Amino acid sequence: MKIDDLLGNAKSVLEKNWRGKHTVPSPTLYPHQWSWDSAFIAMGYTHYALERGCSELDNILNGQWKNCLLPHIIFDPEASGYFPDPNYWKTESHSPKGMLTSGIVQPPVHAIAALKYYHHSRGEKIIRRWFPRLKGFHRYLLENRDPERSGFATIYHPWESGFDNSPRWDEALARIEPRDLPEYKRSDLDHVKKAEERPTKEDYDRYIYLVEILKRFNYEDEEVYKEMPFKIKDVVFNTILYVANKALLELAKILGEENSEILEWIGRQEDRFLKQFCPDPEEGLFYDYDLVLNHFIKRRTVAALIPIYAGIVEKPIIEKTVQWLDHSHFCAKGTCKFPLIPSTSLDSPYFKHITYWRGPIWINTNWMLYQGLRTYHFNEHAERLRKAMLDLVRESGFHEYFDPHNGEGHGSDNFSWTASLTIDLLYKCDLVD
Ligand code: 9WN
Repeated sequence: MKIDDLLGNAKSVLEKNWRGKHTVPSPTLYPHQWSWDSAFIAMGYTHYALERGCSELDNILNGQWKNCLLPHIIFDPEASGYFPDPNYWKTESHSPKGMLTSGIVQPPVHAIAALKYYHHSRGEKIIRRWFPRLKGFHRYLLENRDPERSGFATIYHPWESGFDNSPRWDEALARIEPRDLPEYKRSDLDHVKKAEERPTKEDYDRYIYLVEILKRFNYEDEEVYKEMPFKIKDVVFNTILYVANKALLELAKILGEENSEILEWIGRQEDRFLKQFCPDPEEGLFYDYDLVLNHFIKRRTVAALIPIYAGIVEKPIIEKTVQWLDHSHFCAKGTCKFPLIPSTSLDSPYFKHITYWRGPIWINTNWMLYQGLRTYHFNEHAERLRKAMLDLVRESGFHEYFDPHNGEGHGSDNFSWTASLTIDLLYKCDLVD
């Protein structure tokens, strides 16, 4: 694919996946609207199709619950072929009338996309409409999901992280014994080349068991928080939440809205980020915290590097993080065709080259690292990463994820956020094109 074709082809993927008001992540595997996907997708649209970017965010925000939870899926009643389907979740008493939604969240990328939308459109009226919803969602995360008032949200389910079967969750899931599971039939395996590209049956049993617990408590956070066997302060989710709080603050300033609550959230996160996620600043790696076992989850995955995206940690520590980018744990020069960071370190015992979040390269994680490298002015390194992402999609296409050894694409083809973030990278993510 030539560089000129790359932009056109990326736009064609989004065109193919556009469904009138929103974009599906994949035409086969994911036929509904997903929350963090939509925010990444909207960012691509801001460069050339503002009305689509607006509709994308409008539609996802329209699914917000009464308690301000922003569901991770808004179901399209016309679409089929995905499990768990809309009827499984039993969320009618929470979701807006007439809308079918799931009952969990995903990382809050939305305020970041909304600010980008504003910079491209100057559409004050639209961001005025979004602002209370975005703020409500952040408040939900920092109150209902943080009764400890640590400043960081807790996730209840691997799907909430967006990194579903990452080795980060292995220990927490291993101690869960699924009981009384309903009968269910997966549909994901019909859409991939090999079953090993997707999570195992043992993983799925646990995913379903955790949703069964949420359903048993009718998604009421107070009860859920006491009973949930999976409760984690996720380092990537909270890195994104911090960046999103900063974006929300910008939006508040633009709109002349009261911002003391947002400032308080940001202050708390700045004071406590290192203590919450970095047990050894000399090492320069960051880890999730398991609230049930009360310890850090020390796994070598891309998550350990993602806090560079927040710009919250002092540069001397981030310099150590950046050294890891070239380490053999990740993609050391020579061992991988493209110098990008895989989801799990190559020399860890749980690395699997084509299995979803257990090894493959994903574009959104490398995009976050790229942004962080720019924030700290590691410009050469950032440019290397950007070029490698573009080389990878030019050679392999817009897949969901890629084998780090040879760059071959896996999971879904025509994957929307791979296309939209490629568009963003072609514009160098700059605010003014
Ligand atoms: C469950 C849509 C979503 C992404 C997630 C990715 C995958 C779903 C699944 O697809 O998760 O939410 O069925 O595997 O892990 O990050 O948002 O693209």
